[in-house]
Amino acid sequence: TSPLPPPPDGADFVVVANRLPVDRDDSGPEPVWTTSPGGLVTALAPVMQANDGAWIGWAGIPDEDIEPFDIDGMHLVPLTLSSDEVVSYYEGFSNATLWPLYHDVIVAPEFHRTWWESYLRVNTRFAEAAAKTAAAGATVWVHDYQLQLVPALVRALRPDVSIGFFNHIPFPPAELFAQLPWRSQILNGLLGADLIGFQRPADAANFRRAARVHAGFATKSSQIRVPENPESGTGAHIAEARAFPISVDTPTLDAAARDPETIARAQEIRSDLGDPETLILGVDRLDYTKGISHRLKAYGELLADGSIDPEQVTLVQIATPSRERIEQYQQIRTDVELAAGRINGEHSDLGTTAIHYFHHSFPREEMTALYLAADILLVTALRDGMNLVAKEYVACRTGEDGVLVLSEFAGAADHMNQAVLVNPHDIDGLKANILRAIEMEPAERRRRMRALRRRLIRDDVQSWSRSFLDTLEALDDDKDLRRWE
Ligand code: ADQ
Repeated sequence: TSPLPPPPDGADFVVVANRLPVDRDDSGPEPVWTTSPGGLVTALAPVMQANDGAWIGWAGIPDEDIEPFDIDGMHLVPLTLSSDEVVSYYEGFSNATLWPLYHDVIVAPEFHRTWWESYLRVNTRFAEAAAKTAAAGATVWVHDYQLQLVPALVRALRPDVSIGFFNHIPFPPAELFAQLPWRSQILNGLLGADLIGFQRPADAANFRRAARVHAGFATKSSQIRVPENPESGTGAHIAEARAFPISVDTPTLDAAARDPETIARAQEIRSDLGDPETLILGVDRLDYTKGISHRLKAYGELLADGSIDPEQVTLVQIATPSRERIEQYQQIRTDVELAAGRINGEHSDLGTTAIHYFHHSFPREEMTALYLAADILLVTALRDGMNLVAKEYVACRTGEDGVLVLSEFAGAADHMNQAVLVNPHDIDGLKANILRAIEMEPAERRRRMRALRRRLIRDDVQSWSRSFLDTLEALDDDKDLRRWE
């Protein structure tokens, strides 16, 4: 690859992510695009608007070429994925190879050479689009595990730009990462970035160790010395790998939870559920990493041994449809629905439902009302990069009441230590902690929630993106000054 000249009217800030932050509604006479509500858009939209930004990604519709367009002050550049690539690059290599490998091999990752070839091809397409979109000296911010080869590919094409990468999921210990037949290509791909961000310090440490063990590169505190690579056409540089824990849009969630309509809806939800003394909530994508089966096992046992009475306590479990064409996701759905059905069969009565189970999405306002209605939120992930649901719950608890039960294996546990922390593999411990949350005194609930909220008000998603981009900019500024020794 030989470097490309910067385009004359390029963007100064370019986001590269698997998905564009929009959805197309085809139900009317004309297709209508709407921005999908999500943390990443909220964090990046202001930066995009202030910096003549562009967002490169797939629009979510296979086999369709869509022209670039503007929405909400953002310039979107849609890339095409064929149906075959959705199967091999997205459902295959991204979600059946990397996803389980990076989440502690909870299910076995599948390694297929054809999936890898597709991943390489799609990553190359994303990198070329970024190279053609970025202005001279621009900042390019690449997101997540689907695009780990993009940083080095962009660096080879455009040595003038500054490149950041953020990994939204965990980075595995070097011993597990070792299984990946293409581990050195992935490491070299990521190390094309100037700054590589992770959710937890432990993820960044795992990555630096993998760079030492599997690529033979020297590291010093958070820095990795990346030598020249004639094969990929990238020069020598120093990459920085550090933690930048992602957060939520706290002010917006807080305001939504104070809206009188939301408050009224939260009361209505509780009364529709029969005014339980304790309403427990779980909200997860239906994914084997989220520990939904462990949660249901603990809950079912608490009902069976009479520790909780379904007339007083009720569980609302939302399991959002996800990756439904992948076999392990069909299996987890069967397991969860069987467990929920069994528990209801045994413990519900006419007028009393032990578990209210939903397998669909909810509008943002309804989610806020549910968070406001729930006395307890259960997060029992077996491994999770961060877990935004835990933070959304806290952001919505404007009354400073409510208990967060949080898995030690979610990145959020690193800095939400006022939650009731649980090991979801320890079913007896999980049961004891659910009971503890139900019985906790109001003063203790308030003390914990207040501390959680104080931190979340300071560390919101805006401060997350600011801190990542400021760090990247500072690295760029002293590029020439920084010396390895
Ligand atoms: P996810 O694995 O998707 O994200 P999470 O962080 O909990 O997990 O985010 C899920 C989001 O979807 C939340 O904003 C939640 O409100 C929303 N959601 C879930 N179910 C919904 C429903 N039924 N209706 C409407 N909205 C729903 C990945 C990583 C995480 C990391 C994030 C961000 O796996 O560990 O925190 O990226 O970096």
